Amino acid sequence: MDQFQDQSAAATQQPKAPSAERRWWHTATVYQVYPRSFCDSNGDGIGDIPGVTSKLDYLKSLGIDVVWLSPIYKSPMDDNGYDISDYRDIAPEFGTLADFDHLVAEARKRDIGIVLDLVVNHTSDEHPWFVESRKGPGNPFRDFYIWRQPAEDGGPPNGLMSSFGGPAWTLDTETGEYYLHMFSRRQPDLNWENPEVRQEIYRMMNWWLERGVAGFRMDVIDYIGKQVDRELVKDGPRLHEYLQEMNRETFGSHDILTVGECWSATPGSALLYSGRDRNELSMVFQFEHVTQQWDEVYGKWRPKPFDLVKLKSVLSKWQYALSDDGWNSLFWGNHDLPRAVSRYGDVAGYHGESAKMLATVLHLMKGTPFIYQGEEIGMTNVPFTTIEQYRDIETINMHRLHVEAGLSPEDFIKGANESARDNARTPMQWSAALHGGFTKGVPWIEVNTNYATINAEAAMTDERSIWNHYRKLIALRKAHPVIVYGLYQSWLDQHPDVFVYTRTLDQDRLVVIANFTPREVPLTVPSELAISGECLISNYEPVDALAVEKIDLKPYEAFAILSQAP
Ligand code: TEU
Ligand code: CA
Repeated sequence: MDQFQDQSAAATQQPKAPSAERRWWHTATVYQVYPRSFCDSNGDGIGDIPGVTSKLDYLKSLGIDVVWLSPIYKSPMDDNGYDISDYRDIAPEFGTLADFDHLVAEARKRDIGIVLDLVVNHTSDEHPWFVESRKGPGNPFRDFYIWRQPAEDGGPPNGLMSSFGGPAWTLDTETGEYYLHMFSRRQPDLNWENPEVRQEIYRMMNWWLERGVAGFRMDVIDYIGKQVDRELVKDGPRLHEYLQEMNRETFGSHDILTVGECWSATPGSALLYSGRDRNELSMVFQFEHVTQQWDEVYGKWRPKPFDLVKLKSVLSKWQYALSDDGWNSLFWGNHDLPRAVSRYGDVAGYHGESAKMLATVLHLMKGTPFIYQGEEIGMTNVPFTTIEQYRDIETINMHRLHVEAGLSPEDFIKGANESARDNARTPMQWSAALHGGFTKGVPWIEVNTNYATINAEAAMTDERSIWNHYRKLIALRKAHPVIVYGLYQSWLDQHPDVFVYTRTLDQDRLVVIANFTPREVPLTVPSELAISGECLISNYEPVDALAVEKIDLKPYEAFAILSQAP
């Protein structure tokens, strides 16, 4: 037996029957579109809704069932649309409501659902509610937001800090009170304790449901139960009560997909959010596999060295925790995170192999996979060299704060190259044409210089591309219930280089093996996994049989074998 053989989880887990209830989004694959950076239809350098519509056939050929659109509402764009000034209109740079309706209709023709980004923890400071609210304590909208008297010294009411740096409180000099903003000062937090606020939100959600949306991704939804005076922001005492109320008053009667963005989620709270009888959400995004890599003091700006054992333990923990109830979302990246292949793979040495390996490991787990735009062609982080090339408010604020605190600008850029949100926000690379075919004008943020080699057009015509590997994985999920419902079990938990897991459903057993290193790795296959079967997918030559002997895994090799119990 191999020295890394794990004795605990593998030995004790017995296959159980899968949950009886099956939902359409169990089998779906979701694709996240960041509209500003996806496709510019009119040459103003900004991606837009007609641009998304023009790429529906592309998404269909990949096999996508659902598109999650990052915010498209009217917004002053302090945080690229996560600061909404009108929930019932579209930002003019993105198009019109008619463009949106057209997108929904064209998507439906292709069996693709459109999921909206619901940003209701906060609005823009230009939202009419806030414009009224800041007029003063007597205004009917005052209580739509969170206002407090200054502390005794005149400073902020308490120590809450904004995610984008600095205090979460800004003094409104007109009325002498502070308002709360967990993000930029242009994103005041709504007061969810006010029932009128909740009803306004529910009416707005119903308005979109009537327009035919297929679901909602809910921005920082774990914040809405906050109790400000206790400095308690995440997981407040009324959070689940509000979500059940929202479910009852809006989407509960619709068969849609809902996913809450919950940085604070634990396996325990995920069962509250997504449990079968909870009447809350379909699933949550949890970020434990992301945050476990962050430094205790400097957070994401100083990531720890990659540790596969730790990553496996977090991913497996979530697979086990939600195996009977609740549902996982599966993702490596989104618009806030660095590019997956840059973080976990090897862009310089094994770009294609490592990108395909990562896709294989993620897509064969239990849960709904989310692909972030460009991930399917292996888009990478950007080598920006100056702060002027960055656009993101978080990075620009942090740059100021860190440089003021003594960090050299060069060191900051080094960290930003690895961690800044703009790594995910450079334009989608469609072709080898100027600006990657994203725009005929000047893009709002520079295109990654590698677009001549990394682009969708090239990927689609190459049978062995990352794109075709994703396409295969998406199709496999539809063809094999074991991928959707099979019991997950991890193996060789202590192995520092290789990820091994199995999925089991009725007679079907799927074995997934992945080398996370640029080296050849000899692996002793546990005797329980010595099977022969059909190789469903591989990023090298197909492997159809595993014998109890050392096999040599090639750099970033990953494959899956499906066998039937006799
Ligand atoms: O993100 C929530 C959030 O906490 C992130 O800002 C996170 O702190 C950061 O990316 C990690 O460095 C959501 C949206 O996904 C993000 O784009 C918005 O900026 C934010 O909410 C405010 O709406
Ligand atoms: Ca445009």
